[in-house]
Amino acid sequence: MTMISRRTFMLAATAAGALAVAGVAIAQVPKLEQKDTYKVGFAQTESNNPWRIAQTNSMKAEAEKLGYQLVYTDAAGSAAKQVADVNSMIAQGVDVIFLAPREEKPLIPAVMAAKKAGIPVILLDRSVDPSLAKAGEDYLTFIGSNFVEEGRRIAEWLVKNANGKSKIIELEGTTGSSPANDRKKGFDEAIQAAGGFEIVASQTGDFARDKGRQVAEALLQAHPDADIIYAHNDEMAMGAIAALEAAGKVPGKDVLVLSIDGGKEAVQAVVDGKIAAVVECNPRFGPKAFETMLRYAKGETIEPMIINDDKFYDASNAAAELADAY
Ligand code: GYE
Repeated sequence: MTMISRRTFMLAATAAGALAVAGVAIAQVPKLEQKDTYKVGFAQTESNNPWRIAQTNSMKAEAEKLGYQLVYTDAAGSAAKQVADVNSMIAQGVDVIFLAPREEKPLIPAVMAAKKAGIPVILLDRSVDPSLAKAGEDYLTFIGSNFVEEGRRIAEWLVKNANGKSKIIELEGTTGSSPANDRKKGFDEAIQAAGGFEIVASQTGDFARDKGRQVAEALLQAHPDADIIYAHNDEMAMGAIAALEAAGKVPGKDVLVLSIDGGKEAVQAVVDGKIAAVVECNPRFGPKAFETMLRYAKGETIEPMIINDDKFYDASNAAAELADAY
């Protein structure tokens, strides 16, 4: 640690105080005025799966219900475009930005640019690197699922229901995204703690169906004795099922497939016996997102994380729950 004299410290502290008096935000999220209506930005990361579409629909429906203007952008899977999208929202003078950051690090400049422009940011569903930006300082809060917990829940189900199967292929989500990092962490730690399993390969399928299918195909060739596939989302799980069937294997019998997201297609696959278990990742963000924004405008202190509830589906409840899956 650098040594600084007490005098230097006092001078720095006084300068910071003077800046604060002058109204320059130092380590604080910009305030949000109370108004009758708002112009709100929602920077979506991509729209290539039912989860994203359900989330977008939920945000649009809530904005419409409240009569707010929604500036919606779709980064089409590019972090660079998403940064540009946020910059364009800043230029359009939105009151608030809801941001679903594609990856943890590349979206930091967008968070900081909004802060500098005096616009509060609420992170939706994915987070940013906590060592580079902080809730309550650089952005208001993170609303979403506990991804470590999602990974842990699916691992715990597996430990109880593996029936002698033990060799795992893991299909990871988008490299550098918080759900991929945390779903891996929660699952791998619980599997290692249980003992008796081996993760024979772990590779990204970018949360996408066709990439998931291709990666599963290659990994099944390299590890023909694998008997469990854990996919970080439904899209890759459906891709893996296609790869298994193309290889002449029976999903649910020869290989257990585990997933996260819990969209209708995946819950139907549980009913059909092709997916063994799936943790829901709740995409219904609209009501909570706008309620949080309005609580902030009222002057309430907002907690740094607001965690969604996720259901769990396996053969015991999938048929009964199917109608309510998104
Ligand atoms: O699981 C996946 C989507 O960030 C929680 O991103 C979200 C994940 C979700 O594309 O399907």
